[in-house]
Amino acid sequence: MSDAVLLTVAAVGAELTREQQPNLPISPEDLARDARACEDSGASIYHLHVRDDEGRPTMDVARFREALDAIRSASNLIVQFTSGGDVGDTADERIAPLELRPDMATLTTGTVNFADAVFFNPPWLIQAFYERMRSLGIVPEFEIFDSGMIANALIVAGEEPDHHLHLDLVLGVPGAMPAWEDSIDFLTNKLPEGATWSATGIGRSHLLVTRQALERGGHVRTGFEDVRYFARGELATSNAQLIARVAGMAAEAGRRVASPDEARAILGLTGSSGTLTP
Ligand code: KMH
Ligand code: ZN
Repeated sequence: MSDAVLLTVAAVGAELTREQQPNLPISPEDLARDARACEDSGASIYHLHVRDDEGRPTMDVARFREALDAIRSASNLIVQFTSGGDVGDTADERIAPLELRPDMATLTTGTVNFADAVFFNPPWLIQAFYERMRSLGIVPEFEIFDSGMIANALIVAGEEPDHHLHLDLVLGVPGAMPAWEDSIDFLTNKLPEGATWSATGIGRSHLLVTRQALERGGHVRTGFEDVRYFARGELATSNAQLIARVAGMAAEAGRRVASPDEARAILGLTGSSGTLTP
């Protein structure tokens, strides 16, 4: 089991509002401060969604550019764009920001119910997004909301992918795979040798999933996108607070947090442009 643990901060998301979470980072200045504090607390990857001036989720390329510049100028974090966006976004909108060549981007490999909506990821979209990422040298992080998505990820990547395979298990979205006691063991048993994985539990399942991932040698995602409360009835004060909690849990589990550069080495990234190592 690797002792180094990659901590991803899913800092913004598309669903949460400022009314629900007053500490949600939105402006480039907010994002820069947030990224710096998260790196200081142990994060190595910043999973990025952006918002417009009114705080609504957007896939506007200019907004992503501002955010990317802000995060890169304030931190050494790996920047991972969402390609999932919000459930209502079109494929064209979701793929557009990739032209900015973030280090990584998410790729959800299947359609799934998502609370009271449908998160639409048919085979043609998965293939098109994957090819676009690879043509730009972007390393995908496969987002696994349900078990069939692992099979689809392995199909799209092929038998000998020219990049490191990394998957993120997202458990507990209403309508998708719950964070059952054995969900992580079931899913990770299906992964090919050499693949790395992180996990996150949405809402109440967050700490159970975090603990299981740490004990099993996995990596961890946390942040406002996944968890709004620090404790029952107590809103989290910042993404950095959530990262610091996981860093503490990692230490208790005998793991240490990876620096962003260590994370780059583990994920087969070099530099800040997402260039691949062979
Ligand atoms: N907002 C969800 C519909 C991702 O970032 O790639 C999709 C999502 C996944 O958040
Ligand atoms: Zn996301």
